[in-house]
Amino acid sequence: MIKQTLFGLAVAMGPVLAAAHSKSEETMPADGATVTDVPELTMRFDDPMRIISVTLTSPDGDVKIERETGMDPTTEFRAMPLEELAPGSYRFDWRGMASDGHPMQGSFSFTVVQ
Ligand SMILES: [Cu+2]
Repeated sequence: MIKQTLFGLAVAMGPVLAAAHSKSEETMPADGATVTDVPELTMRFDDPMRIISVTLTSPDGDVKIERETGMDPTTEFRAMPLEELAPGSYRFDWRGMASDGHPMQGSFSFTVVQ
């Protein structure tokens, strides 16, 4: 799910300009997926995105993750959970800056089973 700024929305709906935002096209795990193992969390974007912050939340609270991708804009962001994820539901939230300078944010959720 991508939330746009009001300004971005207005631009995207304008008659001349196509939407210039990067979009998260694909995540791993996929949004809504049920998985047994999460070695890595990845997001692909159609245009380089500077990822400013990420959080992984379980019903018990925040889960420690380590980003493998630096602060440079990237079309493929990667992070790693620092411990094996217990069964349960998780939500990954991110905030970033699109290449057109608009602040962006999004999230995806998945469930870990044994
Ligand atoms: Cu934009």
